[in-house]
Amino acid sequence: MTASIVKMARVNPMDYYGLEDELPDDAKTVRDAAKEFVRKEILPHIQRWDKGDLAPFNNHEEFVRETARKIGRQLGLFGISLKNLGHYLDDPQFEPVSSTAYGVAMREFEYADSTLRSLASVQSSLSMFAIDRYGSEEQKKRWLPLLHRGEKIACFGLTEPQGGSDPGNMKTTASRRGEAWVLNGTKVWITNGFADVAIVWAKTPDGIRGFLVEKGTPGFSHRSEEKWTFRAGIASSLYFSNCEIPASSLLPVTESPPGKDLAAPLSCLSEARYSICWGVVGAARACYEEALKTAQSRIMFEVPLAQKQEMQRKLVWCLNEIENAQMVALRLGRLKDAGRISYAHISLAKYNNVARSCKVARLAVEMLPADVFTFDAYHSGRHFRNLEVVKKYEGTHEVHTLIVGREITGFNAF
Ligand code: TGC
Repeated sequence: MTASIVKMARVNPMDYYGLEDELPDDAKTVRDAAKEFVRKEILPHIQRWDKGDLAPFNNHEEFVRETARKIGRQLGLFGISLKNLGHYLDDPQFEPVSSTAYGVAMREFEYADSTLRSLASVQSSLSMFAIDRYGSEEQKKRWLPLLHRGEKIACFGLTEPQGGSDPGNMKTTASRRGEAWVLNGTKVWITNGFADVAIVWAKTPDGIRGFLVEKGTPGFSHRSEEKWTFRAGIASSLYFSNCEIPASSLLPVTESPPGKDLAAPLSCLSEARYSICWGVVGAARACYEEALKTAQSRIMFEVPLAQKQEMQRKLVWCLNEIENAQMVALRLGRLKDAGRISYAHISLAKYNNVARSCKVARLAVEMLPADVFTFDAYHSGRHFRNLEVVKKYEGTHEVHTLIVGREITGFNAF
């Protein structure tokens, strides 16, 4: 016997298939806390910050550091899904959350701005993950608690000026000088290059290895880039010129032989790409919600815009894209929590979710009035700008196409 189709009061336009009910309990708790944080601490200010007015902070670094401290204090979110974090926090009460819960937090962060999600995912998914997986006990004890609490900031240096898509063509080197290592090279497009510790990938005589380089080390400098997108965040170039670091800076754990050792930095990228798959759903939701509410209240030709067929076509299209991306994120979370996720799954999800979110943001910009092009009136224009970066970074749309293409055909087209 089949169950009958119920007539509901009205389907929720922000959660059409009721997918929020599918979240595990820890994800609901984390979601609510992240939502509240964003509502109080970020949304009232984000348009101003994006415009470049960072008051009461004197500069971008101060602003990012204070935001990270708040995230640490109020949410304890950094690295929260790392299984062994409690051991390094010396906190028997600490319970790691599921990857789904972490993903949902990234969605709520990116609902506000991609730079907020980027701050969290570079700190947690790239940097803390790298230290947790490839670091020594000493490195973990020293850095994981500080990074978890947002008292210190980390960044992750892989990309180089000759091209981000082919990290195997790395020019940065680390060579031995007695017991020490000496770094030479340049990294670009690094979120929060002012960080207290940079995880830097370099070619050694034994293959590609990661190093922890502390702020202030002689021979290490950074410079921030001016940009017209991701404006509430910092992207930097890192320069290493005969930068001598102690032997203890090396991340000692290796899982692959030389020649196969790109797998270590790529495994960190997989974690960050996972955050993106969730995050962009938040940005798309923000755009759709704004376009929907505006269309319902804005009168054009004597009726609400939402009464026009063309508007409904676009709104339904956005809704469909978002629900689709949300289902993919949910499935991805379940695969990750079950320990059955492959980087190829993440690639298809990034390919899908980012492209759909970009299209939703573009449609929202079309549906909103012309002052969507100002900094102050709407949020969708900012998301539209930000999402183009998300499409390009952490593996371009084209790179993810070819990763999936290789997976299904067995042929490498890079
Ligand atoms: P390939 O032969 O495919 O792989 C070499 C080994 O690595 C394994 N592997 C991965 N493992 C975990 N996660 C992944 N995502 C992995 N991808 C590959 C692979 O299985 C293999 O191991 P084994 O044992 O099977 O041999 O290597 P390839 O040189 O052919 O590279 C392929 C390609 C193009 C997919 C890879 O290079 C790639 O993903 N390129 C894009 C790189 C990228 O996303 N760059 C952006 C970095 S963002 C940044 O640096 C700034 S940090 C972010 C910020 O600050 O905001």
